[in-house]
Amino acid sequence: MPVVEFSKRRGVGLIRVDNPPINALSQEVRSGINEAVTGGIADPDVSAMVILCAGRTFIAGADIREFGKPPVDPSLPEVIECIENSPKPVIAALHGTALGGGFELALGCHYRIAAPGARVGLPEVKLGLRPGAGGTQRLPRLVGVEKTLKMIVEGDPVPADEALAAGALDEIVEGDLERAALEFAARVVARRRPLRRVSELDLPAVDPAVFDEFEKSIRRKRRGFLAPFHCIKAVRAATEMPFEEGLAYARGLFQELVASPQSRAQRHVFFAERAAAKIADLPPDTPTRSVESVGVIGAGTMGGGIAMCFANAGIPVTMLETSQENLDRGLGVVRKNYERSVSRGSLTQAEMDARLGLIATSLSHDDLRQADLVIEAAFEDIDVKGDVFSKLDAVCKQGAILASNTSYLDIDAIAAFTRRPQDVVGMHFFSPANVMRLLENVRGAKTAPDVLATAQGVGKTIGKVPVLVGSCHGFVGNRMLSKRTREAYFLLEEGALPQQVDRVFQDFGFPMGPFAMADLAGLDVGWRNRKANLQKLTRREQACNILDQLCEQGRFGQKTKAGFYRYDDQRKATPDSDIENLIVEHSAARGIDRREITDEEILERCLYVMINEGAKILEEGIASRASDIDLVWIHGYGFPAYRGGPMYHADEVGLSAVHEALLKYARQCGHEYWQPSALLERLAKEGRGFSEAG
Ligand code: 3H9
Repeated sequence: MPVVEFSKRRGVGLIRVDNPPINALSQEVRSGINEAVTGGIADPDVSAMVILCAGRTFIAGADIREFGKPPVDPSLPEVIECIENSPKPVIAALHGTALGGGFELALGCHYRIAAPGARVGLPEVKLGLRPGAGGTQRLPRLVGVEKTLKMIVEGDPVPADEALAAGALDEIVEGDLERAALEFAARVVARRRPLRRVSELDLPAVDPAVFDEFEKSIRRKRRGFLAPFHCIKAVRAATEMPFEEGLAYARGLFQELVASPQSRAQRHVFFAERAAAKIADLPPDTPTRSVESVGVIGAGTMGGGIAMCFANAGIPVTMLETSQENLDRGLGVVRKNYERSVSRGSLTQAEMDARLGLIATSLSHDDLRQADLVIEAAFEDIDVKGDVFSKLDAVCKQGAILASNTSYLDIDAIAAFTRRPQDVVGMHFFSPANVMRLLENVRGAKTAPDVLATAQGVGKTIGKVPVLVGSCHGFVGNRMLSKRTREAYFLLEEGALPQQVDRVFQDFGFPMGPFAMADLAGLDVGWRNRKANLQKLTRREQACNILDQLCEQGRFGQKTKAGFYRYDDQRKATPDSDIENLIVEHSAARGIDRREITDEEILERCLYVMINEGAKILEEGIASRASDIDLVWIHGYGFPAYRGGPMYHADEVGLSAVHEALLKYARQCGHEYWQPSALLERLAKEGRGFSEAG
């Protein structure tokens, strides 16, 4: 079957693209459209043309898999030029998601109509790119500079009604899209409506300060990313250059970005997210259980955040607590979070009310009888979990999924408190649960396939990136984090200071370094964990007790205004000379001669130690793909997306270089901490990377 078909309906040429799953603009599609439009122009029986798509969506963009390969003609800008220059009107009929190159193609048409549920957008920035086929030059001519900047720099699609109001669409049509498009085309011809070439429209004058202000507004949030700033430059060019010149300039920026390591890394993340949705050893059609009501045990920070995730997705949720006071406090925090969104303008009052209306509270397990899914977010203690899960086992209906939000504990031990271990799964959210996108779903030895498939599906429904992992202490994320934390403390006693370590992390692209992060999370949490596991630690780990010393002074981090840093009322951190003295004295007491530690050593030791742990996690089958580990770190711990995640980063550095560094640090710091994983060692010897480990 050809991917582009041309047919004639009463004088209108109908160009239908059929390239599942998302009608990407592969070379075949581009040349198919080009030929169809050229044919339509030449055909005396054709007076107008309609471009529409089969399947679930209009063209959702260029074919990302073609990027990085030698380009094959016709290029998308050429196809769009052919459409726009057509002497006969061309109408785009949109449904589903008209994104990226697909939306740019529609902008090259003379008219655009859409089905009511359609969404349009230019999400290239999320792939480390900027629109490369005229979007930056045409969109501002239709919707103005401010709206264009928002759409292109944030990259989020907008619904058809918003696009219509902004001027990007001409009409929203009800009913059968093909019929409506043919009628629209016939009307354009009958009324001799002029060809509306967007490139010929004047761009309203704009104050150049808009660009500087926009750049300022994203500087902090998009620190380190190239693409958002390139997007601003390209839109600015539309206001400063004639159309053709602006187009060429913007195309140059696109080519530069496509070839950049950042875009390659972000494309890796795009495909990693799609791969993670699939469960490696289960068929894609594994049935799922329906989840229409949810219970959450615990209304603390985690429980409240989890409840918000479901309410945000329109799913009713009941929060259960042991006292009315706890419930009131928990619900109060949820309300405050929503109020903050309303005051920022990201949520309307009506949406807030609707979401709060979906959150019920209860003091009785009986109220969870009918829940399809219950997520326990109680205190991290196996006896507490035991109590919760035996109660759930007693009251919940058959077939309900019983999930634990535990960060460290053994899922099988938790499942053993019930008579239905097949229904028990880990669903590990990251704090703040309503914000962080990672959901680490943990598979128990007996978890049923449909429970796994449901947990993954639920994750997607509530807008998370679900990653399925096996059960071990700390699962993927916290297990790797614990190695990084250990190394960061060793660096302190060898000569570094918290502010140096944190700066190195920030320079690499993390939003904050390990010590600032520990202060934010609360040092007492790590301290409690350390005390509980002290006997399992090595002699050096036990003796490296800087954390104990801070906590013994009541320095628990931001909440006590003192931790590794001192905090003012606005929570602004300042390095503290008391901490420097404490660390220097600690080194002296341990007989360690402090030395100058380079930024490179800090970065390598902290990253490579966790990459090595990631390799062991892969080796043990706790993660099924290296790219799953990348997602855990990007969406759960702030690893910069433009570096593709720790395992991708290791491949970029080269595993043989990483392996050599592991051996060097083993000699320098102790073999027990730096034993290379067998997998990493093998791949390094074979000259391969984790992405090829499969
Ligand atoms: C661009 O257009 C550049 C231009 O400015 C300039 C060019 C010169 N290419 O997400 P799903 C695959 S850049 C190739 O699970 P959904 C995806 O990997 C592009 N493949 O479905 C998956 O494959 P598999 C700008 C693609 O219903 C399958 O399709 N456009 C592409 O949840 C289903 O995907 C974008 O950035 C692609 N462009 O969501 C839009 N897109 O089954 C990117 C998807 O083997 N796409 N695949 O795993 C999306 O946002 C979502 O896919 C979409 C559908 C919302 C469309």
